[in-house]
Amino acid sequence: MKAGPAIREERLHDRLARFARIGATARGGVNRQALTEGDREARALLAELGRTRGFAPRQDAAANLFLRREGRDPSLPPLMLGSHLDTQPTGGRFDGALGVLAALEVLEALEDAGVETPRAVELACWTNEEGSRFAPGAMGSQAFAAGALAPEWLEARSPDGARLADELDGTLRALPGVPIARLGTPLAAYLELHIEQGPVLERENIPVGVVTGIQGTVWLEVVIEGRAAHAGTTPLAFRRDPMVAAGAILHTLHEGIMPGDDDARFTVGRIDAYPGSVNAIPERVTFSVDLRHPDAETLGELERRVRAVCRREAERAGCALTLRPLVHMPPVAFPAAMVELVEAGARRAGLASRRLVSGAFHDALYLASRAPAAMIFCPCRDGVSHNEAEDVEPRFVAAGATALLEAATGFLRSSAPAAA
Ligand code: HGY
Ligand code: MN
Ligand code: MN
Repeated sequence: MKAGPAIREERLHDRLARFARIGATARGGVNRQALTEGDREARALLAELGRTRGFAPRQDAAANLFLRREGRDPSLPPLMLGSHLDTQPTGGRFDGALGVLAALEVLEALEDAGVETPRAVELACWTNEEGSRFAPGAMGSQAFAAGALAPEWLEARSPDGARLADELDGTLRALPGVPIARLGTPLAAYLELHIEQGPVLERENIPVGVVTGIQGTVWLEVVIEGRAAHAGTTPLAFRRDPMVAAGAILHTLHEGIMPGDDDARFTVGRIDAYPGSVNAIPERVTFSVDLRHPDAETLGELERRVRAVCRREAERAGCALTLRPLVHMPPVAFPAAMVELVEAGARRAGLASRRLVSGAFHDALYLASRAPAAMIFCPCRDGVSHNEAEDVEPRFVAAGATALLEAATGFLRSSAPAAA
C-alpha cells in the first residue's frame, strides 16, 4: 500500500457546510429528520458525491446507504466507516453528519493518493439513528445487524402521522439508480467518528476521544388513561385525572434517580395531553422515558423502579396505565484491540487522546454485534448537542477525521492477508 493519504480539511468543511444547508433552521441548526424530504435530499447528494469518485452506491431494505471503494481482493469483507445523516428536530450540523462526511473524506483521501487497499472500504449512512420521528433509534443499524426490519416497526406512526413503511418505500424510490442489496452484508470491522455530545474532551482540551464502549439505554412510552371531565364542575373526589399521576411520576423519578447516581440519566423529552383543551380534564396523558446507565444491572433496576412508580401513581389517581417498551440497548464494550487501534492511530498523527464511555447510543453499538467495532469522539463546544447551537472547532473536525483515517489505514495494514 502506498503511503500518503491525507485529509483535505477545506473539502471536509465545505461538505459539512453543504449538508448543513439541507434542513437548515433559522437558528443555525438542522432539522433533517429520518426519511423526510430533507433526509432524502442529503442521501441523494451523498450518493452523487460517491458516484463522482467511483464509489459504487447501494442501499438496503432499511434504506441504509453505502458507498464502496474497491480494494485488491473483492472477496474480502470490507472495512466499514459510517454514521448517520438524520437529525433531531432541533439538531445540530455535526451530530451524525461529521461521521458520514469524515468517512467520505477517508475514501477520497485513499483515492487521491491512489492507494490500493487489501480489501474494500465502505461508507455506511445508517437510517433513522435518532429515533425521534420513528422509534426505535439506530433503526437502520439494528436492522442491518439483525438482517431484518422488525415487522412492528413498519406500522409505526410519526408525530406527523406518517407510516414508517410508506416513508421507507418513498426514500428507497428517491434513489432510483441505486441498487437495493440484502440487509446485513459482510464487514470485517467498523469505525465511527462522532462528536462527544458531552463536556469531557473540550474541558481537557483533548482532540481525540477513544471510545471504550456505549452505555445502555431504555426508552418507554407511558400512557395514563383517566376520564375526561369538565375543569370547572368536577370536584376532586370525582376526578380521574391522568395529569395528576403524570405529575407525581415525573416528580418522584426526577427527585429519585439522577440526584442519587452520577452515572444515571433520566429524561422525559415528550409529553402530550389528549384532548389538550384548557378547560377539560385530560382523558389521556402520554409521555416518553429515556433511561440510561453504563451498568446493565443498575439499568434494569432503574427500569423496574420507573415501572413501579408509574403503576403506583396511576392507581392512586384512579387511572389505567400502559407501558410500551420502545428501545432496549444493553451497554456494549468495544474490543480492546479496536480501542488500541484507534489510540495508536491518534498517536501516529501526534494527537492527544483519552479513553471514555459514550453517554449517547450510536450505530456502532449494533455494528459491534456483527464485527469488531470502535468509535472516535471529537470535542463539541460546551459539550452541547441535540441543540441548534451545536458546534465543533475546525481544528477538532480535522483532528477527528485524521484519527479516523489513521485508524482505518492501521486496520487495513494489520488485517492485510499475508502475501500469497
Ligand atoms: O439518543 C442518543 O443517544 C443518540 O444521540 N441518538
Ligand atoms: Mn448521533
Ligand atoms: Mn443524536
